[in-house]
Amino acid sequence: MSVMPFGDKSLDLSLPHVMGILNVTPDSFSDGGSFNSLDNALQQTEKMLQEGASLIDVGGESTRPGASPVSTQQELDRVLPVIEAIKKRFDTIVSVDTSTAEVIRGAAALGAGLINDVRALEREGALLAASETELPICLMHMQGNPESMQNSPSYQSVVDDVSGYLLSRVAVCEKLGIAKSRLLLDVGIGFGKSLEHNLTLINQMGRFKELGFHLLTGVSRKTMIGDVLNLPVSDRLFGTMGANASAYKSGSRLFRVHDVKPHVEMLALMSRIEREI
Ligand code: 9MG
Repeated sequence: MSVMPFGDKSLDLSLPHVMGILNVTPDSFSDGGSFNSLDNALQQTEKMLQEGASLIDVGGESTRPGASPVSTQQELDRVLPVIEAIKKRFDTIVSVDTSTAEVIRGAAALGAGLINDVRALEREGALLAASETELPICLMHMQGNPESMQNSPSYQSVVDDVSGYLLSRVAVCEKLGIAKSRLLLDVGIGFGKSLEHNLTLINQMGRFKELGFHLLTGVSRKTMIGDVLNLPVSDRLFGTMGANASAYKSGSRLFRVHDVKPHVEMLALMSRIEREI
């Protein structure tokens, strides 16, 4: 057993868990972000929980390649009402996908159970804000920033460079009193990486497991799946599942996905088979 607390709840990370993606950016709502978006978010949350998600990852700033930053106030306005409503209505873990100190503090006060930061707490004030909460933190690697990260990513050795970076962020966290046991690591598939970099990172995921942290993987519907299969976003489920199955075999236990049910079923089988041998 490897139980990790996530706010008022906990998860056994010897088993796989699915994190359902809930983007609360205007372009993620069919109504363009109007009055109906809170209802829409709650409906999506209910569906993902019924399908077996263990956590819901709520994000108000798009981190897709080419995305521009949003203001702190915009992010607060998008994310906090959704977190509050989910925590009132459902007995689940809410992860807050943010790099912004004010959002970290606000989300923690509303009962969020995980800080998921694609900038590994590098944005001003984020480290201090995260350290003041008791929450676990997912530190993700990104080269550059979403606006330009896919222009010409380059590494000496992608595995060594990404693991070196993540360990340097762990060291910074520890200096501020954040215990290692609160940290999860994520190689950051698609964040300043070519197709070859992404494939190598998934192929070598075991090297990251050897660092001694729980791993989170986010590959759902990403460009690398489309590049390998030559398929549009709408047809990337099977490819996503292949990549996540590979990450599971190498030790990842948290999977950030759009399609919850197929992943819950696939991972239940993989985990059961692993425990029988
Ligand atoms: C917010 N977000 C988008 N992609 C992600 C990924 O791959 N990992 C994590 N931790 N967060 C992500």
